[in-house]
Amino acid sequence: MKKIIIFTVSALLLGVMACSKGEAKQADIALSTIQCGMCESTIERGMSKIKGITNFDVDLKTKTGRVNFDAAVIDMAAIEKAISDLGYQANNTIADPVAYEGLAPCCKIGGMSH
Ligand SMILES: [Cu+2]
Repeated sequence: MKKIIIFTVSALLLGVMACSKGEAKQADIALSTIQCGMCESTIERGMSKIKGITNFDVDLKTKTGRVNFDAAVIDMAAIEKAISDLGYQANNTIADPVAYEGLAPCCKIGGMSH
C-alpha cells in the first residue's frame, strides 16, 4: 500500500514538473526588414509580452532574431505572426501593412539612408 502511494505521488510530481517545464525550444528567425536600434527594442519589447516566449534576442548586424520559446504554448507560425503584427517581416511572413505604416520613419525599409 505504501509503495503504491509513493508511486502515485512521484508520478504526480513528475507530471507537474513536466507541465511547468514545457517544451523549451530555440530558433533563429530572419528579420530582413529591421533597420536600427529602435526596431531591435520594438521587437524585443513586443515579443517579451507574448505568452510562451521566454527570450528574444535581436542581432541588428545579422538581422536575425534568436527566440527561446515553449513549444507547448506557442509555435513558429504564431511567433512569425506576432513579429508581423509589430510591423516587421519574419522569415517569409511579411509585415502587417498597417503596423508597418505605423513605424517611425527610421524603421521603415531604407530608413537609415534618409
Ligand atoms: Cu528602427
